[in-house]
Amino acid sequence: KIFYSKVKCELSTPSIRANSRSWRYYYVQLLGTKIMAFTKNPNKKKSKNALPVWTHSMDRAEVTVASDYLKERYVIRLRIEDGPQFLITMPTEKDRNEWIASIESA
Ligand code: I3P
Repeated sequence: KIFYSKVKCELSTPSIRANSRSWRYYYVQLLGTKIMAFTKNPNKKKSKNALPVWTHSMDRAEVTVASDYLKERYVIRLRIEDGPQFLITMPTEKDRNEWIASIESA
């Protein structure tokens, strides 16, 4: 499943605050045990060979509802093992819960 979502990088590594903490739109895709962010829809013919802006492994990643973040609805917080920490907005509560479940089982 691909979502065109707002993504905010909170930490660039587990202990370093990200330099650029603004929200950006990406096509975010879960594929197997990887999560990838694209600037163009990888499902479209024209951009299917585009490289992701980033790819991270979901192995040992932690995902939670970002209930402390009140400026957006349906936000998940994703902590990559030894990597960055993101907030990602989801279109609905159902999508948010589905993503949490898929990330946990990835
Ligand atoms: C960030 C931008 C984000 C804001 C973030 C700012 O500035 O305004 O929207 O997060 O605040 O640092 P810049 O665009 O210059 O990177 P919120 O929308 O969540 O407030 P933060 O550093 O307190 O997270």
